[in-house]
Amino acid sequence: MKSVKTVLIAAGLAALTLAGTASAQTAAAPSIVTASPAATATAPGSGQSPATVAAPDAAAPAAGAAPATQPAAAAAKATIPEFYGPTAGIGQPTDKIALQAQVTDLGHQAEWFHNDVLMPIIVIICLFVLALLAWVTVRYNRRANPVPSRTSHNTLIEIVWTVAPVLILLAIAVPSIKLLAAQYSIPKPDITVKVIGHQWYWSYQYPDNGDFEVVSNILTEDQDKAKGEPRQLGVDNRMVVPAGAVVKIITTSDDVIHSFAVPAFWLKMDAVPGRLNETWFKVDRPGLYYGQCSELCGARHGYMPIAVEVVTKDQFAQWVAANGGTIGHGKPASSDATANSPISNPTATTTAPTPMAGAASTPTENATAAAKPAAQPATTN
Ligand SMILES: [Cu+2]
Repeated sequence: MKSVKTVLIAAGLAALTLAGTASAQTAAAPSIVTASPAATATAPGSGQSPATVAAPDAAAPAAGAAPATQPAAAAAKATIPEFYGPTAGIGQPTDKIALQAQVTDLGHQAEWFHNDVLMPIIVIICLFVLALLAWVTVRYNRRANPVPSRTSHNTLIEIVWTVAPVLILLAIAVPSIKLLAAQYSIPKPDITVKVIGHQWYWSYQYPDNGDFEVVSNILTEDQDKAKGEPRQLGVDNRMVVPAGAVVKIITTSDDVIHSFAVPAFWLKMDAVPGRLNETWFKVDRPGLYYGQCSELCGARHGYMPIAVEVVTKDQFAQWVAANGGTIGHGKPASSDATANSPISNPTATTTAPTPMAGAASTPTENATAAAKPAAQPATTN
């Protein structure tokens, strides 16, 4: 009885190790993207700056227009909408020892691979080896078998124990490599979000939507409670993306290596200073999904959660407008923004974005980015 328990524990441990390896693969081989001209000198912000900063650098392919004054930043901040709250058992840790419920196609594929391929193989191998050991210790100990066999070779057995593991490894390798390849084959993206890790918070830039930036800080425990968010996972400003859209994620960092990870999306990508890594996801179900920085990045590594809100197209447009951004090919999302867009107001002078109350420091990239500069280093470090 005890040995059965041992096997189960051993099988569990082996599975965990394998699962760890599988998810580590996600982060293992980051692809490098050439530095984009929109490369950013990221916010020098203090870790606690709670503001959402909209960068109105917008649709400025034309005329080298200077960035317009930010449309009433403080007012926008007050009305930035949140559409979904957390759903128990979805997009957040549960008390089960299992993968989080997956909400992407890749996640389902990985879940199947883990639960229906790797786990059974691991359990069968463990039980088989245990049975062999038990048989040997019982049947061939000194008392039961005083005169040992002198056999030293058996061709059939040797072939079997070489070929069988090879076949097992091949059976694992095929779906594994398929999954890995799918993670790195980014379909044509509907929207790109640039994710920047900072000690110790995240910021999200929306280059397709007027290049505004959202700065995302952890909530306090009391705020989490008040909003019904899971402990230490709630943030003040979420990353918001439309449902059913292929979201291309570009990660980089402002200081040290972080890792952007959302378990329910089967997503993990290192955010490395001076590099741009890319990955993607597509989620059809609107809702709120949590993740955490997954690369030890310093004292407050455990306090830079990720909250991704997947919303409908209309809600997304609403959210973008509230952030002073634009939808579509540089077209302003709201009439409000029209008045201030660089196109309709070509004489706008260079004005630093208005810092909002509480935001001691704001990103400074707007002033330089609009000048369509020669290649800029990807990050400042
Ligand atoms: Cu980090």
